[in-house]
Amino acid sequence: MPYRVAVTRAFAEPDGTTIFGDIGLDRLTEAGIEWQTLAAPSSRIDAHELDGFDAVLVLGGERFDAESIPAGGRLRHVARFGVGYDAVDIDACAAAGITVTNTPEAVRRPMADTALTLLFALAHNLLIKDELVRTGRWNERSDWRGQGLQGRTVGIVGLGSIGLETARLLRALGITVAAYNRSPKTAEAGDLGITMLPLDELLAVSDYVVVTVAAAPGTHGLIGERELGLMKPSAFLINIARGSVVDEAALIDALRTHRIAGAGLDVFEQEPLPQDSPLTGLPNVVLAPHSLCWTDDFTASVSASLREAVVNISQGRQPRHAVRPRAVSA
Ligand code: 8YV
Repeated sequence: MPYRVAVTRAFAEPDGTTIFGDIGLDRLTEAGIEWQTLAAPSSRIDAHELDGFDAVLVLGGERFDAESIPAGGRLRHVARFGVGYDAVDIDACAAAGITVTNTPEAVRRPMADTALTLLFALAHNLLIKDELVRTGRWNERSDWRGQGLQGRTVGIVGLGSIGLETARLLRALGITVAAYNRSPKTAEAGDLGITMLPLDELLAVSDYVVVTVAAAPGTHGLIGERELGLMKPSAFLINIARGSVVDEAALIDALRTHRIAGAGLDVFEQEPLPQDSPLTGLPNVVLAPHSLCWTDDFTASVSASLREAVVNISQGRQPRHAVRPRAVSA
């Protein structure tokens, strides 16, 4: 019986083209693996759609939970195109003997570049200066002097793979970096010259707070009114993790009242961000539609990592990035 892989439809067309470009599904075919996109786009994958499949490629934030697992036990692999698996019920998968994989090494650099893009845009007032040129307000440029980064402190919330890569790039630029992580990463921090701090202290000393922590019950609303209140009025918040980690109403309030200087956001509590969100009318924010890391190298590396996981599991080998490792039977 051929190994059969379903590809979620919200981000892919029936011919296998995807919103990310070519993810190399033909390589799966070459490896003797059959693939097919699901019939219709949906925000949650239903069990009946996965009947007769061995694996499913979850390209976006589609929900996969106990109701997504078909009876019969054929499905054995949920492959996440990206690093975040907050929409995948890991416990339900483990209970059903399904391996969940993600692609942490592939998104590491594109996501760290995303953090830096927002940081530089905020520091140099890039969006405002772009608008001055377009609207014939060249002479107002002296009102928008930027902020040099030498001597500033960037505080990273969540020193996982993306947080560490962001820190590495910032340190290479000579920028002071502090970090908060639930379990202190003393060795990694020491190697990079990063100071580990408790969250409250990190918020108080940072000129830029970069949130890279994974979405989980323990990080829901991690940055709320109290935490924003600890930040310097001159500081900026950058969220490249998940909208749920930051209390968006509290953030909007802090931005409106200039409790903090500004924010750079690639993620939101509700996506797509509703057009009437107060965020869209605020001048001190830089917004991106949860895609700032979508570059050609992102597509190439995430696709390669995803295909490797599919081929490995289809051939009975351990994948490199199982979210909850378990023995794989052929
Ligand atoms: C991608 C992400 O946009 O990797 C993640 O968890 O949120 C983003 O890097 C996403 O993976 C595409 O589905």
